[in-house]
Order: sequence, then structure tokens, then C-alpha cells
Amino acid sequence: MKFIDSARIFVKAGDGGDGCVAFRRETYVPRGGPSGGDGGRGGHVIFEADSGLFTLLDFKYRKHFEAKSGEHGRGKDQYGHGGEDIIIKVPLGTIVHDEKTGHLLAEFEKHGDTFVIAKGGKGGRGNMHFATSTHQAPIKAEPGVEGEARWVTLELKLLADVGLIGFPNAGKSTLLSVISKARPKIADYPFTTKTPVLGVVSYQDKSFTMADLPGLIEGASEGVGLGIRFLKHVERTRVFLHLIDVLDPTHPDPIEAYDLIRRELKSFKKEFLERPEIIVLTKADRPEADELIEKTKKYFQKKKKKVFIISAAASKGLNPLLAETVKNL
Ligand SMILES: Nc1nc2c(ncn2[C@@H]2O[C@H](COP(=O)(O)OP(=O)(O)OP(=O)(O)O)[C@@H](O)[C@H]2O)c(=O)[nH]1
Ligand SMILES: [Mg+2]
Repeated sequence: MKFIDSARIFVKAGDGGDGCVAFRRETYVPRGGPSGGDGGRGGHVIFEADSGLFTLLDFKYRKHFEAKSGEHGRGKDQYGHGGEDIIIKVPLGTIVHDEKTGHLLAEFEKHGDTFVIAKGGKGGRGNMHFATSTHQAPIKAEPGVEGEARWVTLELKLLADVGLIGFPNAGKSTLLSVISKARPKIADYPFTTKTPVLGVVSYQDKSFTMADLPGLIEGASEGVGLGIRFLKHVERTRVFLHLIDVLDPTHPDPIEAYDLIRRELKSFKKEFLERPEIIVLTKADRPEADELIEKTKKYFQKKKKKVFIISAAASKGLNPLLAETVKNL
């Protein structure tokens, strides 16, 4: 099961209407006072969270959303009507980024939350605003301002009960693949997993969802690598499994490696440190790892942390880990 539901759409707000140049017609007065009205504002494109929606599927079929422009101002002091706003409903948990800059624009958490994703252009002022005591017949009016336009990406944060975190290559995807029907890509190079993958895990009479995330690396909380973008997807998980390969050649000291990931979690979101965490030492089928695994396990146990030793490849140690995971749900 692919975890991420995503879409990209183009939004264009309406342009503002132009201001008008007009003069009052009065008998005996060849040119009356200026009477050109303002242009109307262009329609906004607005996103609104709707608790009745659960997918971004609608956006596969409709990708362009354009609000109407404001009307131009008219003579006789008449303002142009504003263009109507467009309201696009999105499911709770939707995260919106500007595609070009990568900036986070909005996140929708509560039913009814709204955000103007493209602002309608302001209407131009008509010449009635430009008369002064020395210049009573201005032929000047402003044009309307263009409405904002941008491509945005939408992602849906899904609810997983358990999040798998750790450095690239720690064995996260392999674990998920042996305890669920999910088939994430597995390979002996880092960043194999590029988007989160969700699996359903059953243990005894319980079942829960587990999210396999792209590996985290140093600087992740500032946006290095892929991991951080997806940490948002585990904001609501109830427990983290923190996987460590003690023989990871890029992090020879597993305890330092552990601390580094904890620091990244903390800088991303302080509350992450309080979330229940189970430390999992992986790939225990390699005899050359035995000594370091024992040493690392003792260190964490002394610190009163929960540590489990597994081999996903050899299906060892999985049941005790799942039993402990279920306890934390
Ligand atoms: N010997 C052994 N190798 C394993 C085990 N689990 C995973 N591996 C190997 O370790 C490498 C990385 O495994 P993945 O499951 O892709 O690791 P990952 O944490 O998902 O990596 P990224 O997606 O890159 O973050 C692969 O070559 C796996 O075959 C295990 O239990 N024993
Ligand atoms: Mg992976």
C-alpha cells in the first residue's frame, strides 16, 4: 500500500478589474467632474478543510482552478463587481507546498479551517479618486492588479499508529515487509525509500498501521535529505520504533548515532522526545555484530530504555518486539 496520497494543482486567482476614466455629463458643462469607478477585486482561490473528505483523488481529474476576474469600473461612479471566490474542499491532514519554492503554505487540521492559496488582484482606482483642486479633470485611472497564480502540491498526512525511524539502511523497509503485506523497496544503498509506505500489521488479536519512512540524517530537521518532510506524517503516531544497525559503516558508534537522530527529532518537534520509543537493534543474524549489539543493548538498558534485538531476514526476535509495540498503542 502506498502511504502517500498526493496531487499537484494549478491555482489562479482572478485579476482585479481596471479603474475607469469617465466624466459626468451635465447640461451646459462640457466636462463634468470625474466619475470613473474602481475595478472590482479578483476572486480568491481558497482551500477549506472538510472532515467528510478522505482522499485527494478528486484532484487527479481536475487540476486547474481559476477564479473570475473583477469587473472593470464604470462611469457614473459605479464600482466593478468583485470576481467570485473559489472554495476548494480538502481533507483534514492536507499539507500544501508551493511547488516552485518548496515553501510550506498551509496545513489543515480542523474542519472549516480556510486558507487563501491565491489572492485575488486588487481592483484599480477609477479617476474619481484622482481629482485635486488644481487638476479637476484627471484622465488617470489604475489598471487592476493581476491575481496570484501558482502550482501547489498537496499531500495527505495519513494516520499511522507506529512510525519506523532511523538512518538510511537501518532495515526499516525490510522489517515492514516481513511483518505486513506491504512491499516497500529494499536495497543495500541509502535512501531506497523515498516516500512513506504504510503497512497493516497484525499481532495476536490486534492490528495496527505502521509507517516506513525515508531515512533520517544529520541536519534532517533543517531539511537535509528526505526524511524531515515526512516526519510530518508521523506527527500522530503513538510510538516510534527507532532502528539501529550497529555495523552501519557511516556511523560506527551506535550510541552516537542514536543521539544524533534524537537531536534531529527534538529540533523538528520537541514533543517527539516524549513519545514512547522502542529501540531496535537490527540485522542480528550477522555473527560479527554480536559483540557490539550486546554492548549497545547493555548501555540502553542501564538508561532504562526498551531495547529489542531482531533479525528481519531470519525472522528472529519479532514477536517480543510486536508484543511491546502493541502495549504502547
Ligand atoms: N543480514 C541482514 N540484512 C538485512 C536485514 N534487514 C535488512 N537488511 C539489509 O540491509 C539493507 C537495507 O535494508 P532496508 O530495509 O532497505 O533499509 P531501510 O532502513 O529501509 O533503508 P532506507 O530506505 O534507505 O532508509 C538491505 O540490503 C537489506 O537486505 C537483516 O535482518 N539481516
Ligand atoms: Mg527503506
